[in-house]
Amino acid sequence: MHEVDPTTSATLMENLDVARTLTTLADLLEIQGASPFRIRAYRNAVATINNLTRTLESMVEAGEDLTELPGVGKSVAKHVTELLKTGRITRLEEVSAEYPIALVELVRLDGVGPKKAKKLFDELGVKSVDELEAALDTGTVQQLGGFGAKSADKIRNSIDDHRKHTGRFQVHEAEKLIAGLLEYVRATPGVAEAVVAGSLRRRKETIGDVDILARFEGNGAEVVSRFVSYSGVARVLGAGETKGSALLHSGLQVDLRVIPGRSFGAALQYFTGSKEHNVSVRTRAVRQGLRVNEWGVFRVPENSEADEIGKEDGQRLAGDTEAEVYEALGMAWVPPELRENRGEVEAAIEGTLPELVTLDQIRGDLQMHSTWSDGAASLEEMAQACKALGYEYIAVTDHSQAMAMVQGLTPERARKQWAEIDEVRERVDGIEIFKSVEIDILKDGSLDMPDDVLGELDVVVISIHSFMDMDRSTMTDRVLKAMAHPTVDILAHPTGRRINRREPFEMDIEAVLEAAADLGVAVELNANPNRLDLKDTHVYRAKELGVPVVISTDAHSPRGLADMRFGIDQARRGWLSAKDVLNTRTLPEFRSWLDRRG
Ligand code: DGT
Ligand code: CA
Ligand code: CA
Ligand code: ZN
Repeated sequence: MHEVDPTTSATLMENLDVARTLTTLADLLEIQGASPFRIRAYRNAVATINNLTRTLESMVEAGEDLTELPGVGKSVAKHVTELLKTGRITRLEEVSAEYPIALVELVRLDGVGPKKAKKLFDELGVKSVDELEAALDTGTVQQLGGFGAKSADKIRNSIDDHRKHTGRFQVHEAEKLIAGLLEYVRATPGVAEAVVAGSLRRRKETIGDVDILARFEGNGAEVVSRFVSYSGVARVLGAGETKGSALLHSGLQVDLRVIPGRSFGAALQYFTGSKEHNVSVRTRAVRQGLRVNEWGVFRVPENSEADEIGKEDGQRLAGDTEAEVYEALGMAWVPPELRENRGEVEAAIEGTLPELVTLDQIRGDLQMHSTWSDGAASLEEMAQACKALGYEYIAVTDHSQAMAMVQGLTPERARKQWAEIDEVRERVDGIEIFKSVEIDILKDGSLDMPDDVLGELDVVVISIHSFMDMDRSTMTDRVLKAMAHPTVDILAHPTGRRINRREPFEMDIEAVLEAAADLGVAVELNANPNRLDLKDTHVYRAKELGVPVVISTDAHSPRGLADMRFGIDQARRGWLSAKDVLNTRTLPEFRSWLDRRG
């Protein structure tokens, strides 16, 4: 939580800020023991807000009735309006007077939950993750009813995970949180261009802070001071002539740098990073008697110290565009997604950088859910939405019966669904709908569907949703056994991770990828920005081993289909070209892959 500067009158809240605040309120109410019905109402509203294409702020300003939004009732609408107008919710202040806000961090720890958080607070006064850790150390937690040694170990592990994640924002969150600010900077008089650099430009899965570069001639102080007075800024961390730094309400830090046009390319190259990439580029420059910094590429004069070369130096070879910077060093321009010092500098020198896959090359989506399991839209609506995206084919992959809480398909229901698919195929032309199921890999590695059903499916997608804390060799054997079933086509979200929420399960991913190569099984890169599973280095390894990668959204509504672009980012970070991605193939090519085993 960051304090809002009381001198700013109007305060801008992004939808994500509102959603987070409501989630906090729901979490605290749940600790307090409010009715599940109430809490559900808040969570439904959060889901709606996360999917809005407009800002709540503009809706309230226009005097629109928020209760017309699905899942938003009267009291939630009242809270949202209060929050947008005043920056606070009275109800939240009331509840947090009883149960401190820091408790929400406890609730989100795996192995704690609302009931245990309440108990820890009521009986031990524990109200933060740090205090919980201290109480675990002294052993007082272990003596509370309902918390044995085993549960203490579990909590300790999730505290470790929590520590790894705090402070980094997911890429889609960062994008949303700075959209308004970026427009605002672009509208500054005299600013010719404003672009994102840093990890966000490299499309890393999580972002520490956002770096923005503004092209501007003259004294940058006015650009910086306008930047820090943006209404979404909660706290100013610094404001000078060329750089400003601020925290938004969400806690996201944004750094702005004001750059003159002649060195804009050099600055973009420098501030895009990564640091490791830049070090490697600079080392190459030095070997060529050159120096590269945020002002340009310079020839180092004979008998001079390289350190003396700066922005005023006359022997400047490049700097206005990024491509020119690389060119001056004898390198091809390197796509930002590759700038992690994993061989891209050498490849750029040799001219062997891959031609990275692009969104418009995708011809199908091979994981999505409909109302047959936990999706929000009918099979036909999903098919229509995919057709509108220009896809040639899709697989509808509702869950199998082990996922009983989301109405996973029994063999009987699967057959009924196929009948509906046949009807939808009649009605929706121009797109092939493959019969599929996201089949659970059971505890022992067997598949959650009888062989006759597996044999009749067009596309067999398998994945794990239970017993995720097995030891490494048991888990690896389980997955290898499942993949060896002769009908399997795609191993979905292979490591089970959820970014900032759940670590990948223990598994020998190298063995799994090697088996995929041997067995002719494709691996999924799940495009949902909460998963991005596989991660970039695994994707790279899959390519090396010749394992086809499928980029699927795992959409649970038509809107979720738009997550494909995050999967593309991740695929590019893993050096994939179109040929490495199975769902860039045409329908006939994809069909012949499905027939690969004869
Ligand atoms: P983040 O913010 O942790 O997600 O990661 P980045 O890569 O955005 O890192 P950040 O914001 O600290 O700096 C942005 C870029 O600026 C970074 O990727 C490379 C460049 N940079 C910053 N500080 C240094 C430095 O001390 N040396 C070098 N070579 N580059 C730097
Ligand atoms: Ca950054
Ligand atoms: Ca930064
Ligand atoms: Zn799944």
